[in-house]
Amino acid sequence: MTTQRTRGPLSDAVARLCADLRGRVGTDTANGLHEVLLRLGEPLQLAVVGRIKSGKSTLVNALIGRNVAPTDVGECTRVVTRFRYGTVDRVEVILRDGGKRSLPFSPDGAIPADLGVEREHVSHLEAYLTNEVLRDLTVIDTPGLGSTDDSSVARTEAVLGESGTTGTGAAEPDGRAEVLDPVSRSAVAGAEAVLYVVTQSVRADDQRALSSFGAATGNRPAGPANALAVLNKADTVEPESVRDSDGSVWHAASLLAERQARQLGPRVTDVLPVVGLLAETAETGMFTASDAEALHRLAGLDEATRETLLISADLFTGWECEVPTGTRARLLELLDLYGIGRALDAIAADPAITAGGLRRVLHESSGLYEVSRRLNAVFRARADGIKAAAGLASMTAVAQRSRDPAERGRIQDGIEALLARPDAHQLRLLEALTLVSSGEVTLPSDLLDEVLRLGASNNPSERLGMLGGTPDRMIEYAMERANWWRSFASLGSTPAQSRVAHVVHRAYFLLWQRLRGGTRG
Ligand SMILES: Nc1nc2c(ncn2[C@@H]2O[C@H](COP(=O)(O)OP(=O)(O)O)[C@@H](O)[C@H]2O)c(=O)[nH]1
Ligand SMILES: [Mg+2]
Repeated sequence: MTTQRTRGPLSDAVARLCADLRGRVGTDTANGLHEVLLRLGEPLQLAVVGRIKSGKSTLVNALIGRNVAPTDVGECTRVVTRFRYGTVDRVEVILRDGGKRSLPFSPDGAIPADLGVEREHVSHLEAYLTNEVLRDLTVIDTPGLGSTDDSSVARTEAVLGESGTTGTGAAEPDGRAEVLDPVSRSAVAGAEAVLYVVTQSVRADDQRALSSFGAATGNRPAGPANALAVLNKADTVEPESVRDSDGSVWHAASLLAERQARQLGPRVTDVLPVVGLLAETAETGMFTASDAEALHRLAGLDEATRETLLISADLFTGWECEVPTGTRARLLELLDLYGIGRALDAIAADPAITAGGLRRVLHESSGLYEVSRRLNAVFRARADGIKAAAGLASMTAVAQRSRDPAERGRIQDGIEALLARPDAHQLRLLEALTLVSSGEVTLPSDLLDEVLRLGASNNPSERLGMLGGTPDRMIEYAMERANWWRSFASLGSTPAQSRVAHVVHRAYFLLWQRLRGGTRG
């Protein structure tokens, strides 16, 4: 047997528990535990979920830094694709019958639109890329919900009917169920974290998709511990449509994202505005020196013409001017009007700006930096805990499937013993977070916010809500809150709240210890 590389001490502890139990249960359960063990050795699985055309594949490309996921609605955008690390770039089509076929990349390095196999025979795609980002994060691109394809809606309904989870498939006013399609569901079922892509209006079905992520993951509802949302296409937000906006697109998008965060409630850590298109263009090398040159030429046009061009996409490509229509169409495709406007502003501020300089401006305008930072803080830095918690949940599911009560008991006891260990406290905190975010344990909203903040990151100042706070002040505050939660645990809380409060108290105490150690060392 090969040794499994795990993500860290918590996953390691769960892996050891699995390995130990495997020898003490029947074949079926042992196989289930073996699966859990294999999963623990893999990078964190992040599913990108959202409605069709919300820009999921565009964001996947931006995150991976390569234009590899097709972004038109073609056949392959309807197939789940797992992007994972490999030593050689290759794509495999995994068939429903378990067979595999390798697939060559298109000349431009993307996954080809034609899979060479009938779609109904395809289970999903596995794309292996020699990309550093994927070393500790597997990114899963999903087709998404909101299918207009009647047969796939029918299939969705059939699957939901069969599995008895109709609760997530409430009908739209027009009678069509809008939920995650079956393939997306099963991909999401394997995911340990989710990046949820919404656009301007968070509709009821966006909310439902979030819940169906929970339903699909069984014991692992999406919670702030493992779900982050982006408001994509921030460039298309109309400032007039957003109350209190100062008239700028980015300000309006930020306000909207804040409001959506409140609407989506504790299910996601946060909603961050992003322009996936600009991020993709800036990150994947699509933006070339000749594109920069075309922008300089546009900048050189007289002001009236420039202003007319920027009124609408139709005018931008259709209006008579010296820059060839084809060149303009390409700029529009790469940057859309907002990106073109940002680039022209940058040229006005610095007429000598280079292609590299413009690319940086596009990157900064895209909001991707903050998304990557949060992905790191929310997921990557806590991959060990998230994977371990997911592993424990899968073990529980394996136990529940067993018909032997003694076997079930043995697994449950093992899990309990593991959770009781002091070093497993992070798992307890993740559990508490799930309890409060799912509403199973209710807390007043200020306390709820505090717990979510404390659990949603690894960064001490972020956890304390004290960005830029001095170390001394942070130490003091951590102790203050530890004490407060200890008394809340014993006075004035329900038994369920009290259990959560004990965990929160301990989390603050451990944070206090860590901060104090930090200033001494
Ligand atoms: N204006 C604008 N268009 C975007 C943005 N992100 C994606 N798109 C476009 O939206 C369309 C759908 O994107 P795609 O990634 O295929 O969506 P998916 O179905 O969710 O994977 C494509 O034409 C993208 O170029 C964005 O931030 N701004
Ligand atoms: Mg797509």
